[in-house]
Amino acid sequence: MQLSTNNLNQLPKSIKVPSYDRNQVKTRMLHLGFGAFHRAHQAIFAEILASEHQSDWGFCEVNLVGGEQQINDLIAQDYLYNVCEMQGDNWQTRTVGVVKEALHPEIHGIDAVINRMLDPNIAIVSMTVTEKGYCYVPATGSIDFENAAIAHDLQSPEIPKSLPGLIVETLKRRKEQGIAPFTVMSCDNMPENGHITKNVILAMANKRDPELAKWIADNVTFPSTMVDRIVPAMTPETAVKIQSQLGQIVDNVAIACEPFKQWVIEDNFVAGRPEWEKAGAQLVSNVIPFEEMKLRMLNGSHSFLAYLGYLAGYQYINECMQDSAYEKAAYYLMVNEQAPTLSIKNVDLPQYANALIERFKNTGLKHRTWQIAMDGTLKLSQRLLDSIQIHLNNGSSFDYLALAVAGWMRYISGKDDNQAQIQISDPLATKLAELVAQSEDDESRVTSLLSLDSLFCAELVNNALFTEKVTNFYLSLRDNGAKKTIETLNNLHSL
Ligand code: NAI
Ligand code: CS2
Repeated sequence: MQLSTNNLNQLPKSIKVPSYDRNQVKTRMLHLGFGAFHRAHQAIFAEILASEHQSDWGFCEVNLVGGEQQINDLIAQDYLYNVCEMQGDNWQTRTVGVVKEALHPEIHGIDAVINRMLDPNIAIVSMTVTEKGYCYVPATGSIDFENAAIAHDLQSPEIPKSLPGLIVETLKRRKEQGIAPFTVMSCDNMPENGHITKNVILAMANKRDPELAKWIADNVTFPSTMVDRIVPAMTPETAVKIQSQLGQIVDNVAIACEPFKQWVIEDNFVAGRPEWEKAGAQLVSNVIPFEEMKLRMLNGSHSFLAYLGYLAGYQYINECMQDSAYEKAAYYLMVNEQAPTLSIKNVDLPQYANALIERFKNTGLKHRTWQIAMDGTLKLSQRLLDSIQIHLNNGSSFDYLALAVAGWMRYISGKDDNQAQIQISDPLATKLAELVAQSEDDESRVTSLLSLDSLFCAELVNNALFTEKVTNFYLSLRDNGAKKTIETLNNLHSL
């Protein structure tokens, strides 16, 4: 029996179901990107506020690219779904009731999405659309006008396909119709995610009409946020475990995550906001130190483990953590090479690193190294390269960071340490395959991949120490494999 309002009371009693009147909750936020993460993060903060603080802030959920089935399932389930927090074998499940509506351009038409965004009651448009959704160039932070969706939206602005195109078109219509604007809030893992969002939207608007760009700059805010909760993509194994929690009720939208969650938000909203602080979020004037900390310590070590772990045959992050060499390397990377680059004050960074290691060890999470390894051309800058640049400027050591970059290059080269083919998932996969094909499996591979100027800036590529280190690690990975290379490096470094 598929989950719905009518059978909510048939869920096992251990599951926390909405205790408030769902009719009191209004669509005041529209979220773009109803993927795994949003379901277990922003939606849970809203759920806590509705159930414990009489909040009426609810969501209209939209998937712009893919995810039609999730939107259909959500509608079929009266917008209800379950989130299972898992720590090892311990599970805590709650049903989310704050979603009020759901739309998809492929199902309802893009006009239906735009019209919903014109409602004056929509005060916040938030998003988790992966780094790809912003159509930007990591090395510069600027919009990529060569992106096919952006080119389409400049030709046909009234039927947008890209996130920047959709937001610009909607804001244009709100301006023309005298409707006050909404706040645009990115919840993606990018450095200064609010600034990147603002940059791409203003660049798009400026191409269309400089007056509109000025109006947006004067009237819309783009708060940056630091978001954290590990929410792996669903696996068949996790789906079976979730089903065992739900008894006879079937939930096609359910998701599993870790118990930990964190949200730091720049307090800059033009049309009001939920009282997220009552649900444990931190509202601050400057998010950058928090973002840097999380992106470099957590995501940086995640990418290290993803590339080096995948090469060695580890399918999941918690498998990497069972290998003491990988655990030591991840900790060393965090404490000795990422922490010194950070500007955050009053945080015990070794303690933060230890907490991250424990989170990575969670055996309840089936977090694929392959999932984290994807889209490397949009992840490496904020996770690894920015820190490397700081070390080069300071003359400090960055061996593990360089090994992670070499690990990405080895991974992109397409064969793991057992010579099994790797399926590369990256928006620049074709370009990467060309660069690999044009080079030999030696120093020239590194040189070839470093020519990717949307990722590697000239300052890095021209730095002999950087290129030498990455090249040496690349050759070691080729000759000795990932595990041996990590063990050798660990022997040179004591904690
Ligand atoms: P997912 O794969 O489950 O969902 C991706 C979402 O992005 C889908 O809703 C899809 O419609 C949308 N999307 C993909 N490409 C797009 C494009 N070009 N334009 C517009 N929308 C697009 O991924 P998940 O787990 O929800 O993660 C999404 C993002 O959330 C991550 O990339 C990251 O930035 C952020 N995040 C994820 C965490 C996690 O543990 N899953 C934790 C912290 C942040
Ligand atoms: C991961 C992140 O997929 C990835 O690249 O590093 O999604 C990570 O799980 C989250 O940022 C944790 O908050």
